[in-house]
Amino acid sequence: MARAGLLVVDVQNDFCPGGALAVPLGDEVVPVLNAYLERFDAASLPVYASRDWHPVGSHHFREHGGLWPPHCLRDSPGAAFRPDLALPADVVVISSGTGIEEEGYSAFEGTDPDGVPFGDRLHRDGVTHLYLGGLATDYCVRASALDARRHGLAVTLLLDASRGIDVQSGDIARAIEEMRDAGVEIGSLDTVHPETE
Ligand code: VGL
Repeated sequence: MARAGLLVVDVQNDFCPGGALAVPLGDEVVPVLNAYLERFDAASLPVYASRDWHPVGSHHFREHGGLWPPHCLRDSPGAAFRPDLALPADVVVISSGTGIEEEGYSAFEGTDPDGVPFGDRLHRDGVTHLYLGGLATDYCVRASALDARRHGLAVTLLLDASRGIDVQSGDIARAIEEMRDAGVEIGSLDTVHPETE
């Protein structure tokens, strides 16, 4: 029998309007994710929340050869989860991009608070079907979904709970195609009822 788990990807202040690397309309994912969180919580299914957790001087930042303005510096207000995101008390936080050279796009590059890699943690928790949504569709959501497939999990992208950056117009659409090609299903509040798995 499949066991579902929910991954909320990088719903941090810096990725929302007003933040250092704001995803257009990024805050719109919050109420939708809250509805999914309620469903997973009601079904006593595990919830994970990934976060970018970068050190000062990260090579992921423009000034050190990377692509992006500094964002999600660990322990800074910009790295905090959005305050209106209703994470359950027993949420498992997955931190990635913690090493100076790590981009950390995928939650599977991250670890839980005990340092357990995310993939191992899912295995230990018995999760075989990962639902995910958040920010940004064409970066961390995409990378996490593809890695989840590589780990042999069934994967459902919560498209209504995800927003992307589209650095190049079409990036979001291409990311969705790539995920679909890798066997990722697309779900929405209308179709996802994890309690019935
Ligand atoms: C992300 C761009 C840079 C993301 C992280 O969370 O999708 N995007 N760093």
